[in-house]
Amino acid sequence: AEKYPGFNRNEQFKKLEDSDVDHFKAIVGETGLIYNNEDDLAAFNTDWMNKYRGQSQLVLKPKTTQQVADILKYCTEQSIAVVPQGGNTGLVGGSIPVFDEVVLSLQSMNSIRSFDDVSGILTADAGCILEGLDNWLNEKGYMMPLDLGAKGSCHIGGNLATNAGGLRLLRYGSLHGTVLGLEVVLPDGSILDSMSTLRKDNTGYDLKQLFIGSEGTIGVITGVSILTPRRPKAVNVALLGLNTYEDVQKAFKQSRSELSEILSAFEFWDNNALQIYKKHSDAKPLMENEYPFYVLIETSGSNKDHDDEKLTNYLENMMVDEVAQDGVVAQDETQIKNIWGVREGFTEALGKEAAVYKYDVSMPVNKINDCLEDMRQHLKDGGVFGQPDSPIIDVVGYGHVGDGNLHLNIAANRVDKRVPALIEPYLFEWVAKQNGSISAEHGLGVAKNQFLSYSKSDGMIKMMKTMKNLLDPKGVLNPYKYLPSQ
Ligand code: FAD
Ligand code: S2G
Ligand code: ZN
Repeated sequence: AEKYPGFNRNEQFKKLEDSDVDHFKAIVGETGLIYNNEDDLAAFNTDWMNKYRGQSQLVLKPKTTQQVADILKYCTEQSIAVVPQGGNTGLVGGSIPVFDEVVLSLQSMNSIRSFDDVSGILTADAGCILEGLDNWLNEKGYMMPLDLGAKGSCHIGGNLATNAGGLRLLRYGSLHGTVLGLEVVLPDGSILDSMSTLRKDNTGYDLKQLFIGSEGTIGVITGVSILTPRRPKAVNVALLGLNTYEDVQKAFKQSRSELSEILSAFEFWDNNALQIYKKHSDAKPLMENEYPFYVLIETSGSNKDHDDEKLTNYLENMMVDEVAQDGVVAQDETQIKNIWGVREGFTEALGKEAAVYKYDVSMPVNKINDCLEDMRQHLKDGGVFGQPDSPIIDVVGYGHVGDGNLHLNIAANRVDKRVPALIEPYLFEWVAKQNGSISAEHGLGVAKNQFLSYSKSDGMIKMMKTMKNLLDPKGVLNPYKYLPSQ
C-alpha cells in the first residue's frame, strides 16, 4: 500500500500523549479502545483495497452517543485529529487515517432502537451492519431500501456518510429520500437530535441532509431513522446477452415501459469485465455463448403470476426485436444468487489483479460506452495498453446503468506511474465535458477531493468550505479529505 502522496501532517494537530489516552479510557473504558498494538491497529489503518495505510496509534470504540460526544468535545479542545470509521469498505481512502489521527470506530454502537411495523420506520445505531439490518427486517416482511456488494461489512452510518447508492437505487431512491432523521454529534461535542420518524415535517432547514454524504467531515452520525419498504413477495432476475451498447440502452428504455413499477434493478457489464471475473472465479458460465454486453434485470412485486407474465412478454420482445441475442430467467434462489454473484463479484476479482485503477463516474446513459472506448484508445495512444508487454490488462465497465453510473476499472499486471498520469485528469475532463460527476456514489475521500472542481463550481466549493469551517473550525474531523486543499 502506498503512503499518501503529497500530504504533510498538519502540525496544529496535537500528537497523542499518555494523558490523552487516560482521558479517552475514562470515557470508553479499558475495552473500548485499542492503543499501541500494531497488530490490532492494522485493520483500522488499512483500507478495503489495501491501497492506503494510516499510522493511527489509537482506536476508540464508543458504545453510546454521549461517549462519542465526550470524545469529540475533547478532540476539538485539544486539537486532536479524528477519523470516524464504519465498516471500512469505502473505496476513496476516506475511512482510514492519513497520518496518526485517532480512529473513532462506530462498531460498538450497533443496536436497533425501534421499529414501527405499520409505517416500516426503523431507528437504529449508526454502527449496525447493513446486511444485519436487512436480515432483521426480513423477519418482519420489510427490507433495507439500499443494497450493495459490501453489505456484509458496511455500516448504515457509513452508508449515510457516503450517501451510498448501490443496486436498488433505481427502485427505492437515494438515502436523501428514505432517511427521515439523523442523530449526529458535532465536532464541539453537541448532539444534533434530528431523529424524526415523520414522513412530513416542513419546519425549518432540513439539517439532516447536510450530513448525508459528508464523509465524516462535519459530524459523526450515531443514529438514523429510515423508511423501509415491504419485502417483495415475488422477485425475478433475468440476464440478457447483447451485441451493442445501443441494444443495452434499448433494453433499458423498454424495461421502463414494459416492466415499469416492478423493475427493481437494471445493471450492466461488458465482456471485458466478465473476462476478469472468469479469471478469478470457478463459477459456471451463465450462458452458452459470450456477448459484448450483459444486462441484469430484477423485478420485485406482490403477485408472481402478474410479474412472470410481464417479464416473459418483455423478454420475448427483446428476443423478437433482436435487442437481446440470448436471455435466461433464474428459475430458483440459487440461480438468482449465481447471476447476482457475477455482478457483485467484479470488485473482488479486480482486487486480485496486481493493480487496479478504480473510477466511479456518472454521465448521460448514452455516453457510458463512449467513455470506455475512449479510455481504451487513450491508454493505447499513451503506450500502456494493447502491446504484449503493456502494464494494462484491460479497461472494464460495469455498474448501475439505470442511474447513469459507470464503474470504469483499469486492471494492470503491475504498478506503472505512467498509468495514473494518463488517466487523471484526462478522465475527469472527459466526464466534465459530458456534465457528468467525477464520483457518482463512492464519494471523495483522498482519492478524488483534489478534482472536486471538475464537478462543482468554485462558488459551491467555497460554500462547502464555509460550512466545514463553521461546524469544525479546528478542522479535526477527518482532515486532509473531501475538500480540495488548495
Ligand atoms: P467506511 O468505509 O468506514 O467510511 C466511509 C466514509 O464515511 C469515511 O469518510 C468515514 O470517515 C465516514 N464514516 C463512516 N461512518 C461514519 C459515521 N457513523 N459518521 C460519520 N462519518 C462516517 N458504494 C456504493 O455507493 N455503491 C455500491 O454499489 C458499492 N458497492 C461496493 C462493493 C464492494 C465490494 C465494496 C468493498 C465497496 C462498495 N461500495 C459501494 C463502497 C462502500 O461500501 C460504501 O461507500 C459504504 O457506504 C461505506 O460504508 P462503511 O460503513 O464501510 O464506511
Ligand atoms: C459496484 C463497487 C466498487 C467497484 O459494484 O456497484 O460500487 O467499483 C461498485 O468495484
Ligand atoms: Zn456501485
